[in-house]
Parts: sequence; structure tokens; C-alpha cells
Amino acid sequence: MSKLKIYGIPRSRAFRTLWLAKELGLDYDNVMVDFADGGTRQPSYLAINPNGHVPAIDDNGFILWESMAINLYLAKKHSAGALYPTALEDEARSWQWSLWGMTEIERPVLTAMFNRAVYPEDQRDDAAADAAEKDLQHPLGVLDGAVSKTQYLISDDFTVADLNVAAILSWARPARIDFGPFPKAADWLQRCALRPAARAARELQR
Ligand SMILES: N[C@@H](CCC(=O)N[C@@H](CS)C(=O)NCC(=O)O)C(=O)O
Repeated sequence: MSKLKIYGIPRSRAFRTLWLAKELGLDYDNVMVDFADGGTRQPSYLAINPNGHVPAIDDNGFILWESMAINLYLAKKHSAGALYPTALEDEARSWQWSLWGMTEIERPVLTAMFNRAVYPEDQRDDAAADAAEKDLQHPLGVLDGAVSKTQYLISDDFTVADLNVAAILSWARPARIDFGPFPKAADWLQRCALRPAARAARELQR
């Protein structure tokens, strides 16, 4: 039985899986594949993920890529009935929120972050960032409504659904997204971000 390998530097979307690994208390090796130095395009890495993206995992010979799929798999394998909801409907809702994060909020949060914090100042497009923030208004309202009824997305317990969405929204701070109109979502995001495993994963980014 070999140790779980998590491919991808912590400042990439591999952060999502590193956070989950810390929640689960897993013993893992973080293989530092970096996009900035072309590491994601090396033949040795393309053999793991032909898309040339991180994260990917090697779980004792089982290779998997796509951050949300990885997290749902690891949570189900190691924490069924706790971090991974097992009631049929709750399991489906954890897929729902994970897919929602990828399709409804990831792109605009990234666009705002790149144009407000990542690109060199003379290459930033303020209008694109503002338009992206505008696009987020409706989905953030949906999130705010969801966490007005319960502490977390599925119930009053933190699950992989919260982790997957909160990991995407970890970019909201550098993106300077105004959560003023979404106080419940802001509180929920804070609750998620203050978890010891989230802090430990952020430490890896320093
Ligand atoms: N949908 C994929 C996206 C992965 C992705 O785009 N990762 C970025 C890093 S955050 C990457 O590997 N970029 C390298 C490249 O495109 O060369 C997932 O969530 O796993």
C-alpha cells in the first residue's frame, strides 16, 4: 500500500485537495507539480493527467483528476456518513453544490482575482473585474439563502460540499468581492476558513 500522492503546488487548485486531506487526517505526499515552470506539461505529468492540470491524485495506483471529483472520492472513501453525506438526497446535494461551484462561480471569481490582484497592474482590466463581480451577484444570493436556513450547505454540519465551494471562494478575498449584500454567506465562508484544516492548508501556501 503506497502513500496517497497529491499532485500540484498548494497555490493551485490542489489547495482544495490538501485542505480535504488535512480534514481527513490523511498521510500523503504532495508532489510539487507547478504550472508556472511548465511542470504540468511535462510528459511524466501528462501521463498522470493528460489535460496538463493540477490537482491529480495517485491513490495506490488509482489515478484521478478534476478537483471536485477527487474531493468527493476521498471524502466518500474516508469519511462516509460524516464529511461525505450518505443519505441519497444529501449525497446528491453535495454533488449539486460542487458542480454549482465549478459552473456558477469559479470563472467570475477567478476573473475578478486575476484583474484585481494577480496580473501586473498595467495589464489589469477593471471593467472585466467589475463585470465578473456583477455576474456573481445572483449566485452569491443563492448561497446566502442556502446558509440562512442551516449553518452549512447540507445541514448544520460541515461537509465536503462546504469545503468544495469555500475553497473556490477562498479567491474572493484577493478578488475583493464585496460580501456586504450577502452577510450569511460571509459568515459561512468565515466559519469554513477558520477550520484548523483550512488554516493548515493555507500555511502550505506560504
Ligand atoms: N477543472 C480543473 C481545473 C484545473 C486547473 O486548471 N488547474 C490549473 C492550476 S490552478 C492548472 O493546472 N493550470 C496549468 C495549465 O493549464 O498548464 C480542476 O478543478 O481540477
